[in-house]
Amino acid sequence: VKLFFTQNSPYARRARLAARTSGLAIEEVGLGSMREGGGEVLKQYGPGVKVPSLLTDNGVFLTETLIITAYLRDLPDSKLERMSEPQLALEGLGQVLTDALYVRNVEWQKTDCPPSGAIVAKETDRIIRCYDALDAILSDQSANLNPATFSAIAALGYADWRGADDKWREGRNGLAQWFDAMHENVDVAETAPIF
Ligand SMILES: N[C@@H](CCC(=O)N[C@@H](CS)C(=O)NCC(=O)O)C(=O)O
Repeated sequence: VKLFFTQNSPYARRARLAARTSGLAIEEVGLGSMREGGGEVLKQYGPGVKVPSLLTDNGVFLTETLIITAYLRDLPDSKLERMSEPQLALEGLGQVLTDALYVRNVEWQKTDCPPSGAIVAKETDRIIRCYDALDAILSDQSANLNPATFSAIAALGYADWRGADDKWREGRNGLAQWFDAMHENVDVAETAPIF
């Protein structure tokens, strides 16, 4: 099994953490920045050309983080847990936050026209609501490693890079402490974005 990733993709970070936590032999294949054509190699496998993506031992090519995570959980001998309802809610919350940060960043980085103020404002409102919800959920939690917490970690790590001006730690000490505690895990630390 081969898992394609880029270091700074928050989606790929979730898949890498799931792969490592599964305890299975998954080969992680690092690609250069997608923005700079790092995904070219993926065109031979399918139309999406996104990370994460995964090539199974049967030669089937999987895309989308949730599908890759489900696949890794369902493999024989996988140590990945099934998520409870509250954990599923957290996994979704992390994804909503990541998607909102991603959409807002696409607006900010447009070069052919100015960013849409309406889109940036709407996504920023959503982003702030998500930070508050994560703070409420995670402040008193111990450092558990599972697909739900991976989703939250990936979103907040991405926010440090692409949403630094949000200053998500301000007024959210519990969440900041939880995030720091999670980074004592070597896999969480190794998969953090570099910028
Ligand atoms: N919905 C996808 C999103 C994956 C995604 O957008 N990945 C970005 C990197 S963070 C990507 O590969 N972008 C390629 C591109 O924009 O061309 C998932 O959940 O896996």
